[in-house]
Amino acid sequence: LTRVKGTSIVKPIIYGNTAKYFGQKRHEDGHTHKWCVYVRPYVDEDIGTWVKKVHFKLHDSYESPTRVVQKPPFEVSETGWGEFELVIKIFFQDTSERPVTLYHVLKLYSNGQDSELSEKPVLSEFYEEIIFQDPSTYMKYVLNDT
Ligand code: SLL
Repeated sequence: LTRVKGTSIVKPIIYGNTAKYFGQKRHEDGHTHKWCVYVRPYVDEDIGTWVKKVHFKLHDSYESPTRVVQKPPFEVSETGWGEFELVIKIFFQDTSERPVTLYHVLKLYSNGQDSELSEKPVLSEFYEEIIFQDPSTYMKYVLNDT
């Protein structure tokens, strides 16, 4: 595979979660929140041109805890009652690129002056830069870096 030596391409992304309290505990399963965890591009672009798939590893209390998302939007929407650490693994269109692993603590409860069970949506997101060092000509092309 031909690599473009001395080149590095930086792709900024955002990852994290939103959450919303139901307003009460659900009787059937004790769930209290709806949440969504995601990886998205920092700038408006089609991230699917360079990201092949994303694995979201949820807490083992979930059915099929490894959720595989094959196309954008790279996100998982679920309901639950507890906070836990997710493992997010990003795979690239050039499968010879090493996947990138991120860790995110799912946040359901707000802090500060608000009540822990506020009706206000909770947002917990982070900025990250994925750096492609000496990418293949294919990866350079799909990264839209000419
Ligand atoms: C805690 N360590 O004890 C954490 C675990 C687990 C979250 C949180 C429900 C899953 C389901 C759910 O919210 N699990 O019913 O499918 O707080």
